[in-house]
Amino acid sequence: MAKAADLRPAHAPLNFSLAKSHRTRMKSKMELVLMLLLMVSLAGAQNPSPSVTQQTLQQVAASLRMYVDQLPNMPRIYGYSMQDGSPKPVTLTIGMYRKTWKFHRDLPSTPVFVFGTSAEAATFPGPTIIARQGVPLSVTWQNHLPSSHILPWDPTVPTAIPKNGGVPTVVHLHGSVHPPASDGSALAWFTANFQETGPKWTQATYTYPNVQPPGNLWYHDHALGLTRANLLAGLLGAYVIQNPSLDDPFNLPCGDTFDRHLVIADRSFNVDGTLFMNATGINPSIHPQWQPEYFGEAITVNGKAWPFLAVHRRRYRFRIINSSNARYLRLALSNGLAFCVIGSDASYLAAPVTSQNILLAPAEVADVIIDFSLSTTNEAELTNDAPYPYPTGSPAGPLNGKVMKFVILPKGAPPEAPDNSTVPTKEVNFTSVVPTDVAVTRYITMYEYTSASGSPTHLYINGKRFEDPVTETPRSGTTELWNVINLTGDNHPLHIHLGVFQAIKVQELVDLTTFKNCMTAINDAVKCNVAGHAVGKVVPVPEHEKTWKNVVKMEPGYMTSVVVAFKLVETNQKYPFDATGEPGYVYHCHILDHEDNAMIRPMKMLP
Ligand SMILES: [Cu+2]
Repeated sequence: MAKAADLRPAHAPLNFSLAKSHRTRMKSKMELVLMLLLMVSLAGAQNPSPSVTQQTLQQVAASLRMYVDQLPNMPRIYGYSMQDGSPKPVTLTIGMYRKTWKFHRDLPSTPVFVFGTSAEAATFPGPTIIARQGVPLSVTWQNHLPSSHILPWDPTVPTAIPKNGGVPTVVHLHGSVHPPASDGSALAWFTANFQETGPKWTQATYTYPNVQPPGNLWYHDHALGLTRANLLAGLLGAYVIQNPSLDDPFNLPCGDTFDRHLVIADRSFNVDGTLFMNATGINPSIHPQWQPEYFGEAITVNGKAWPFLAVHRRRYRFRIINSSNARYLRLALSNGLAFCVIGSDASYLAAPVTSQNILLAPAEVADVIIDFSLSTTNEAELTNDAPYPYPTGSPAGPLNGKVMKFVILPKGAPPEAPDNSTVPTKEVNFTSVVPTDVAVTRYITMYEYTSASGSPTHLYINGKRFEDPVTETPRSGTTELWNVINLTGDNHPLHIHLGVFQAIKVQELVDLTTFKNCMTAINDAVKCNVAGHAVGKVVPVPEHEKTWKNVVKMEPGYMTSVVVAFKLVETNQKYPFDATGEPGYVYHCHILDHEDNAMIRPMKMLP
């Protein structure tokens, strides 16, 4: 998709009563006000500020010296308490706060919306929650946000709009297996102090049963039509499920120093240091603000632009989360060191896989070991060479092509502890992905729609709106085969709530134009002879993605067949809770600009 040519900064909404008070003044003033209002309407209901060009955003990013801020370690919160030697359930209260955050030594403090146990403790990203497998955790998510957003949003995409102001939010624990009432439905939003709630809101406290195997999850906002703005503002954080009896025998690098999160997010900054988000849409007459993808010029890790981390010559574990709105990351190390991948999304692999690079779509997670004892250099940059949009957009440049730097200390630099960690030879054997007991086979088609000028207006799954009646109704406890047909020009990261899935076949669609024309006309894969088109080149599934995932990348012009398990894949058992209740679940594209407009569909589990 094309990038925006005209970009404007985000500011608080214009005070229209001010304009009204000028009604009786002289005509020239009236004309000035009208002109301002016209500019406002063109700018998507934002302040009439001078337009910001891509060049300005690049200059601001380029003015930030790389690798001067140390990689932060986010605060940790434990989702259980130890009593008499065993973990017991707890209830946490975590708030969403407006505060300021320094993204770089040389940037002024920037207004953000962030999670924390208090305003003082809140961070970008939020605190890392450490939960225990089998120990339920209850969290009361509280909204302490002000009456208006710090970023622009667009009322013309399906959006939570409270009658009395406020910033609607709702929290989804990404990758978690939990009852529908704790899923964070886009329609279960709430404003500050629960003053207003969305149509599907039922409860202030969510309970996560943590019945799934150990792994890496993350929590983030999921409010209808505001997810892209709320995450861009900072409403995201990491969540880990641990199980010492399974984790400890692997003898992986552990502890605060050697087991680290890298929560990566691209952001652009205005000259005054505020977060930039496009205030003008790509089709402003249709959507005043909405843009097909947000791409930031700077890459932040744990809330710092291009940080550094001093490491000893030993193994480290990194849990890498791509929390960007739309940017894919193809990560590599500049000194040629490899990643030893031990997990993908929230699951361990069957065995570690060595890879020189890792491609992470938005919301994907890689759990890796890097062995710095093998380094022949004293530093290693973590680089990104994924085009944006992926895979045929602009190449990564000198700014967004760099992520962070590892400064590798000399051998024996104090206070190095002996590295007693190992790389396991075997990890977890989950339920087989061989689709022998597929209950239902579905075709899931991704469409993009364009204006007369050819630029994107919206995206739908199966040609349906979010609010159209539910069509995906899997039976709880079963396995399904979803053939995902991507008729757009870009890769999309499909995310399914509750279920876990993995690709078993990625095959090119031949004579794509004929197929696409037929699908556009009648929206029926079988009648359009999908079997006759899905016969092209087969792309292998990367070895380090062969496990039960919660995000799978969908190649443009391909049909990706995924096996979806709506059960516990560790034990092959049904969920120990009722998954069939209201408000159900969703599945959607995790490019947030697509999810908001409106590449998202409801999913209702049947008994
Ligand atoms: Cu998408």
